[in-house]
Amino acid sequence: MSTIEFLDLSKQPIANNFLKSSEDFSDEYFYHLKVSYDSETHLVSIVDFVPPEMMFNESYVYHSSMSHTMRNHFKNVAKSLKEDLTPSKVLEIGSNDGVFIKHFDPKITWAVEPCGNFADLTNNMGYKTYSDFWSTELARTILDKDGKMDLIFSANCICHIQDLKDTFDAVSLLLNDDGTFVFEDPSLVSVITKNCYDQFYDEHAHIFSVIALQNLLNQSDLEIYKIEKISVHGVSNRIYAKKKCNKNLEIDASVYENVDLEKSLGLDNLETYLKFADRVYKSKEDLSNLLKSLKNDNKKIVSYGATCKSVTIFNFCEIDSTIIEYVTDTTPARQNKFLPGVHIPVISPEDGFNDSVDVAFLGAWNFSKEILEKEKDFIERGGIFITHVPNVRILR
Ligand code: DWN
Ligand code: SAH
Repeated sequence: MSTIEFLDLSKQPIANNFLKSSEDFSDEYFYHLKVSYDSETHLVSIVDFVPPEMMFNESYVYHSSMSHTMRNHFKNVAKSLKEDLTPSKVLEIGSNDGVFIKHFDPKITWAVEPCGNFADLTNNMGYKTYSDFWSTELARTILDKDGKMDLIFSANCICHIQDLKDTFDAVSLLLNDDGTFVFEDPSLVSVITKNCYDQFYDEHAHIFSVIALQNLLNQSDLEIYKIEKISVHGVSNRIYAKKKCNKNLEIDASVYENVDLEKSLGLDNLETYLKFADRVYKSKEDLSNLLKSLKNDNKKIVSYGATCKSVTIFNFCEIDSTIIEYVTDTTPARQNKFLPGVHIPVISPEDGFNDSVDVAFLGAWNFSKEILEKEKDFIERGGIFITHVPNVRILR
């Protein structure tokens, strides 16, 4: 057995399954969130996968376009990919609300999105969207109808797909021999060094190291030729891969640098993950203690951003509405509902982020720059933001 469990994040609900009423509490679905390391491929994955249809369906509530940071991010990625690769046919896997594809001409752009609500939205925007899960079977259908692609792009989606061999085989099948596969996902270096264990939840089947990706892509005749470190979602890696048969591109120094960095941090070594797990258990204790002491001082505590990540934290740390009164979130589809598992009410910032709040836990810590900028008044009147990244602390 090469797969070793190293972290137990307790019983967890489906992170995007925001509950409409207290009547839904009793039949909520839970699974056990454990994380494992595969000593052969070096892949870090969750152990018990949740069936994809339970997570990604017509009720999916995460809208990529909700943050200024992400709208800008995808505008810039689209611009640079268009300039650098001049693709004549583009496909996005996991297109969500169209935040990326809307920067491309619909005549040369295709999309794959299993959530019917979003597939309808982008089909109505004029982008041919296959409302299905990415697979070799789907890639064959697209190949028959639309032919091969020059650019296959995917953001925060490949790490959601449980069967990576089939995923990369499907990319290989649909990509032109001189085409490019570009995908970005949270970086394992960042998760391990910043102790953001909340990147593990049902949707995040894997958190990738470059070392693991090299092994997996290779099995599907693909290879990484360039890597860019990007600041979104904590820190992510943008991976550029090509077919092995394409000898026109050299392997960039960034690939070797990333592998060296990961080896120096021990990402190819179980010991590193065991030490990480110890830090996570300590983080849980520190967060509970800090929140309880603030509560004992009669502070009104809320959470900022009803993220999937905060679902992991609150369920793991057993923090409910006796500590955190409510969560505020800008996404209408998450508002006036209850956070999965711990059932803390979620309301709009207009309704809840006001002068009565003393302390706000940064559930959306990955947007801290945008949020701290926006909430200067809160800080100026003595409001406190707290975070667990990279360790539990009050932000000054
Ligand atoms: O990978 C995934 C990422 C991209 O998105 C998916 N599996 C699901 C989802 O995860 P998440 O919910 O942890 O993502 P975010 O992008 O960290 O969510 C931020 C949340 O915070 C949104 O619901 C919007 C909200 N927000 C807010 O209330 N005020 C965000 C900002 C910037 C704000 O100022
Ligand atoms: N790309 C967007 C959305 C990320 S959320 C962004 O970066 O902000 C993850 C998205 O991937 C969701 O829209 C989800 O429906 C989609 N997804 C999940 N599993 C998928 C699969 N197997 N095939 C295609 N898309 C998938």
